[in-house]
Amino acid sequence: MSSLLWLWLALAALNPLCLVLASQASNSFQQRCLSFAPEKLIRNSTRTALEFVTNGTTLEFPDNVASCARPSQLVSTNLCRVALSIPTSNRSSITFELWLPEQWQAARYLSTGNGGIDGCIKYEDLAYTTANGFAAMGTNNGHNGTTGVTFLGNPDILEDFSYRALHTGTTAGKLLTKAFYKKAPAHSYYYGCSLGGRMGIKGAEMYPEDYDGIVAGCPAVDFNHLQGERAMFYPITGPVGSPNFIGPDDWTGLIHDEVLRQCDGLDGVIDGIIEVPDRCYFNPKTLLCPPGNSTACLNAQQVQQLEQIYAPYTYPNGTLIFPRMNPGNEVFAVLKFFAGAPFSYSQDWFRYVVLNNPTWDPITYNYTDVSLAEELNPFNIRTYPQVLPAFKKRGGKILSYHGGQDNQITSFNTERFWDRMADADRHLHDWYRFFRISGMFHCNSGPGAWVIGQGGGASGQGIPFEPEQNVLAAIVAWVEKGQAPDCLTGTKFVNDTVSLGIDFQRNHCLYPSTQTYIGGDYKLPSSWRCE
Ligand SMILES: *[C@@H]1O[C@H](CO)[C@@H](O)[C@H](O)[C@H]1NC(C)=O
Ligand SMILES: *[C@@H]1O[C@H](CO)[C@@H](O)[C@H](O)[C@H]1NC(C)=O
Ligand SMILES: *[C@@H]1O[C@H](CO)[C@@H](O)[C@H](O)[C@H]1NC(C)=O
Ligand SMILES: *[C@@H]1O[C@H](CO)[C@@H](O)[C@H](O)[C@H]1NC(C)=O
Ligand SMILES: *[C@@H]1O[C@H](CO)[C@@H](O)[C@H](O)[C@H]1NC(C)=O
Ligand SMILES: *[C@@H]1O[C@H](CO)[C@@H](O)[C@H](O)[C@H]1NC(C)=O
Ligand SMILES: *[C@@H]1O[C@H](CO)[C@@H](O)[C@H](O)[C@H]1NC(C)=O
Ligand SMILES: *[C@@H]1O[C@H](CO)[C@@H](O)[C@H](O)[C@H]1NC(C)=O
Ligand SMILES: [Ca+2]
Repeated sequence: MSSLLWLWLALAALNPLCLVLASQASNSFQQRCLSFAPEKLIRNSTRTALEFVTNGTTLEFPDNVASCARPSQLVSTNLCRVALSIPTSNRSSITFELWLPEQWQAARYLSTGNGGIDGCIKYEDLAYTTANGFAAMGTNNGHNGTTGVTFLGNPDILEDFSYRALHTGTTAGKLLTKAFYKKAPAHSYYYGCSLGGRMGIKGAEMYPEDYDGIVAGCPAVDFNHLQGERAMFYPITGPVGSPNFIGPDDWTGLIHDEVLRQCDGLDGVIDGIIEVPDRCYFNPKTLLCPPGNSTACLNAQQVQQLEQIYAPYTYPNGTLIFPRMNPGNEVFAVLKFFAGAPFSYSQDWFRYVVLNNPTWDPITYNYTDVSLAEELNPFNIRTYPQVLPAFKKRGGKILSYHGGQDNQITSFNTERFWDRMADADRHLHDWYRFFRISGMFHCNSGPGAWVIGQGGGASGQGIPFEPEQNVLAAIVAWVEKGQAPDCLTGTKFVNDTVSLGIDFQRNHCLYPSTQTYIGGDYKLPSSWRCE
């Protein structure tokens, strides 16, 4: 007799009924999974995976391109994994994953998004949301990997990227969810950050019936202008070693320290967090070298670079292209924006989409390029609606969050976006709410209380699935119980390590209310008030 059978018999003797029932349930779920035929339900699709996966399994993705940096994923619940290739035209297709948990909660369906200009399925978001009982779908957004090279000469792939991959995936995902559980999803959600935030807003704009609730984190809205803004830094800094190039040590030391010296205390607490970035106008002139001294200071040309970098990005006639960057993001922003190298997403966007010129040199980027990008606006990728009447009418809800020290998309852009929508709808809070997350970098991490149940692998990190602390739980409570969130409590773990315990928590305010320190231990949420 095998040792496993012995073990089973020993356990069964302890609690026979329970174990037998549990194992029968799993068996029948496993059978239902393995006899599912998704490719028969989705026209022209090809099945690439169908497997029953048990809680605790680390799935391997040997075919996933290396640049996606997702070779495997730990799965935290029993589920049925469905993967298909679905054509979107005669020369493009999506790679589609649908994970169907055995413990399907409240018949919830969820679509996940992508990032950058990539075609990378966020397996970590599929794992997190299925562990919380959602049937969860993700696509490769029409292409594989983190570059935009496949856009060149194939507008169909670009069309997938703008809106079609997500909608195609969502339509198939909902249909298969219904077929699998023999019950239609009761509520549908979207969950994404960065490019993924844009995708959520685009969904509400183009396909208002797709989702009841959308979490659009740090959204890359006004996308054409965003690509221009991020291309703008490299011509200012120049390549590494060019005259007056500012090296990484000056960014993470000298400049970042001076930003904090000028702005950290504006909120009343020296804690490394610029609580209200709107009050921080960094003045780099204080770093100008005194005559005859070039130690720990910057020359006049370098100060001028900083003035350009921290200013709002405008056309020469003063028309705004994109709001100013978040001061205080330097430690991470230096890795991309100020690294003395092109920002790869913008470089690819101009090379393979806007200019159709694979040899375009990003050091030559100027206003003409961003103006052209906005004019072309391929497949209406802009994503900058002022109203979403159909989405509002059907009762849809949107939640956005954005880090105050974001190093890739300035949070001032989300303020501008929300304000512009509020200009058109005095009751915008009834269906679209925005939380500024102080001291958070892009989508996650940073000195602030940044763990809020956002996607991107930072999701679960030790916080409960409760609306007060978790943005995904918050959208569910808003959609299903009508509980609109008034505040979102963020958590900071000691050294960002859950096992070391909570360092502090802070209640992030519903925009446009502003955080005010009212005294006491600054690590206590009660020492602050939203006003
Ligand atoms: C599906 O396949 C059929 C026949 O092979 C073809 O005519 C049709 O255009 C395809 N549809 C899509 C959406 O690719
Ligand atoms: C994308 O990668 C998947 C594996 O993750 C593969 O099945 C698919 O064929 C690839 N698609 C393209 C267009 O290369
Ligand atoms: C998956 O397994 C982990 C570890 O045993 C357990 O804590 C968790 O509750 C399980 N999840 C589900 C949904 O059963
Ligand atoms: C692909 O479809 C387009 C229309 O969407 C058509 O113009 C083109 O001829 C088709 N190409 C092939 C190779 O079938
Ligand atoms: C040079 O300027 C820096 C920064 O203002 C200051 O810290 C340093 O003491 C000065 N050194 C001399 C020799 O004056
Ligand atoms: C400023 O210049 C931009 C780019 O050329 C143009 O689109 C815009 O209309 C101009 N604005 C004004 C007020 O002239
Ligand atoms: C931008 O660069 C192009 C060539 O790369 C040049 O033709 C154009 O005049 C430049 N525009 C501005 C506003 O400098
Ligand atoms: C946190 O990290 C810092 C720097 O890496 C280290 O010095 C410190 O000991 C860590 N604290 C704990 C509690 O592990
Ligand atoms: Ca502070």
